[in-house]
This record gives sequence, structure tokens and C-alpha cells, in this order.
Amino acid sequence: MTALTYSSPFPADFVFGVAAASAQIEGAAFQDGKGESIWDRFCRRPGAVHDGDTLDVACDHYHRFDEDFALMASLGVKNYRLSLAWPRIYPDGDGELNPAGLDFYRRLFASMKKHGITPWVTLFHWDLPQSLEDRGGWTSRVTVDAFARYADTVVKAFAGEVKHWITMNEIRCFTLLGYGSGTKAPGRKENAAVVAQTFHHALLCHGHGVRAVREFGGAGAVVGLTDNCDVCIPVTETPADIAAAQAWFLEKNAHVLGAMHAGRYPEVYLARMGADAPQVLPGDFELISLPTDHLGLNIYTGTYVRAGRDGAAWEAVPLPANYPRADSPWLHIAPQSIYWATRFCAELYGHKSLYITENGCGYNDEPVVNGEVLDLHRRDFLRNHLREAHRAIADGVPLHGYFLWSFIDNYEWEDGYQRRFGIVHCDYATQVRTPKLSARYYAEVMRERRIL
Ligand code: BGP
Repeated sequence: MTALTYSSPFPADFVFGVAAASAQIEGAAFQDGKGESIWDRFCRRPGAVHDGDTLDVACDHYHRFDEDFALMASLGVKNYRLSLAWPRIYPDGDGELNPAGLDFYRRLFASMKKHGITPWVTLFHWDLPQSLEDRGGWTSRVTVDAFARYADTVVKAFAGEVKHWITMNEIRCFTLLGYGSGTKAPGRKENAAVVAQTFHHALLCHGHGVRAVREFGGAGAVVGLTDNCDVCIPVTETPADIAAAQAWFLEKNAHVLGAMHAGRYPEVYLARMGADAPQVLPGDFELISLPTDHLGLNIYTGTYVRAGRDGAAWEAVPLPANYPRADSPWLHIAPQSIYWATRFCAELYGHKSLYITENGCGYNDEPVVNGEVLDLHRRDFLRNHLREAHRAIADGVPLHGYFLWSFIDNYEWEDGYQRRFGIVHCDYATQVRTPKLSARYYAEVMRERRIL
């Protein structure tokens, strides 16, 4: 237990940062030899993405990164979580290397260095090369082999520039939603067994990412997964509701955090899946359970849980219709998610170094009026969530950093450009950037390193 009180600063080594991802901001979707990604294909499928928005230009970060890093630096941002576009580097996923892709990121890292910003690099944030999808995508081990080679290439290439690595972003999103419900690219609706297999292959890629960093990352390199664990909040902070929430957490996260921790799929998951459980080959779990240095959590919302009234281990409490929400339909506002997710990851799986690698809120149309965007709702969201991060640290949870999603409004996948998550407004017609009120607020928090 530290003696941190509400008004005291965050610990001196606590990392404040912002996050974004290649496909969502870069644009230049077919430039300098970049291959087609599954999102470049999916966004052209009628009805798949809001208004048929494409990733072709996005925030044009590909051409404006230097200006964007200057803006970050002016706000006092010192840490930026980004991802590399696999199809820029291997246009077909495997096969020929595209040197122009590596060159782009070399220039980008040089610009970050010039502006005093440390990169936190995610190897895979959903832009799978379409060529691999044509050969089975995440259902096939071809993708695992291709990823292993891609990870080796980029870790070797950037070992000098990058010390903080993240293997995969939100495995369950790009597998369950990409191959199950089909709402995300590649938009397939497969049965439960196929989806479970995509999921297993993604875990293997996480393992290869860890292996690649250990082999080629050089001195001081650290690596971990970013997971969007299912999060719950005990309705009252009593032993009975906390125990119920723990039981819920263990059950819902059995197939990612539980599997990595145990070095096998836990019984509760295997029993739930029955004949649909993934096929595991010898050696798979040696890779999947390689020790990591940190765990990243993307936390947006949470489920309220209490002790089961009929003797069940837990009971989820349904949300009333008028419970507060952001405009993203899935995002009801539950700041305590940060506290309980980090605390449970430390308590239940023994994680010793946790980061919030994403947290933020999506709203529709936020107009610029007289040069300002007065997004008080985002400022409140941010403040309430930071309070819970602070509280976790005060209670001894090893939470070492917070990355806000997102630095700039961007392509929000199937929601296209209608949903805005940025603390910086992007005018997609002119590419003018306008820091919102929330950016000014966060800049002050980062400067003073305490909740304001
Ligand atoms: C996370 C993704 C981000 C970002 C964010 C906002 O799941 O890692 O890439 O998009 O969610 O959510 P969404 O765009 O799905 O509304």
C-alpha cells in the first residue's frame, strides 16, 4: 500500500500517453507498394461500414506525421502507442518484403525522436493482408507462419528505435467479430469451432511476437499482449459481491488471460466449448505462455455483477434503459472498470506490470465553433477514469501507465468517420487538426501529473 491520496501526484514513473493504430489514421492505403488489407476490402462491401467510408485517406497521417508529432509535443505528450501496418511491409503477408514500408516507419520513428516522443509499438492492430485472408486468414496456420516472419523482420529492423512492444491488439475483437458475427473485417460468419481456431492462431502469433522480441529486440526491450478483457464491477464493494465479480472475471477471461496464465485452456472454457474447442498441437502452449513483461488492457466499459441470489457464483445486473452512455452503442460509462480490471489481473493472475493501453469515448459530430470543440463529456469521462486508475495505484495495484484512445479522431472501423474518439478534432475535408477542450485538460494533467 502506498500513501497516495486523491490529490497527490501519480508515481514519478507512471506513463501518460495517447494511442492510435495504423489503419485508422495513416491513409495512403495503396501508396508506395502497400498491399491491400482486409479492411481495405471490407470497407468496399456494400453496407459493411457506415456510409461506405474507406481508409484510403483517413487522417493522412502518412504524409502529416511530422506535423502530428509536433502537435503531440506541444500538448506535452511523451508516449505514443501506434501500430505497424503489416501489408505495408509484406504486401502479401508473406512473400516479398516492401522496403518502402520499413522506410516509412524509419522516418516516422526519427520524427518521434526529434519531438521527444517514445514509441510503444503494436505489431498487429487488425489490418491483416488480404492475400493471407484469401488463403484462410485467421482460420489457417499459414497466417501464423507469416506473422512469425513479419514479427522477426520488424523487430530486427527497429530494435534500435523501439523498446516497448505489444504483440496483438484485442484478440477477441478481430477473431469473434471478424469471423463470428461478421461485423468487422473480413466479415465472415463461421461456426463456433472455426472461430475458436482463429482465436487459438492469434494466441500463437502473440507467442511469436514475444519470441521475436526476445530474440531480436536487443537490450532493454519489453513485450506483452494488449487484451480487451471482459470487465466487471461488483455492485457493492462487499466481500460477497467482490467474490462474485472475481468468479465472473475468471470465467469470462478463461480463454485468453486464463489460458496464458495456466499454459493450457482452463477446464471452464473446455467444458463450455465441448467439441468446438480449438485444436492444439504439441508445443503451442509453450509459445502462448512464454513469460511477458507487461499486460496491456483496453478498457472502455464494464458489466455490473453481484452475488447470485439463487446460490449461483454470480449474477449480472442488467442496465436500465436510461443508464449513461457515450454515442458508441456498446459504450455505457462505467469508470470503476479501470479499478477492478487492473486489480483482478494483479490478484488473480499475478500480473506485476499493467498498462491501460486504451481508454476513451466515442461521440458523434463534435463541431468546431469559433476554433473550439467544447467536449466536456470527454473531459469528464477522462477525469473519472483517471481517478479510478489513481485509486488502483493507491491500493497497491501495479498499474504503470495510461494511454488515451485516441489522439485524433479517426476511422472507427465499421462506424467509419461518424464516431469521434479523439482529443484532437480532425476535419476530414481539409485535414485541419483542432485540439479539443479534452486535449487541453489532458495536457495539464500530464504536465502536473495529477488529477485536475
Ligand atoms: C478498440 C480498438 C480501437 C478503437 C476503439 C474504439 O476496440 O482497439 O482500434 O477503434 O476500440 O472502438 P470502436 O471503433 O470499435 O467503436
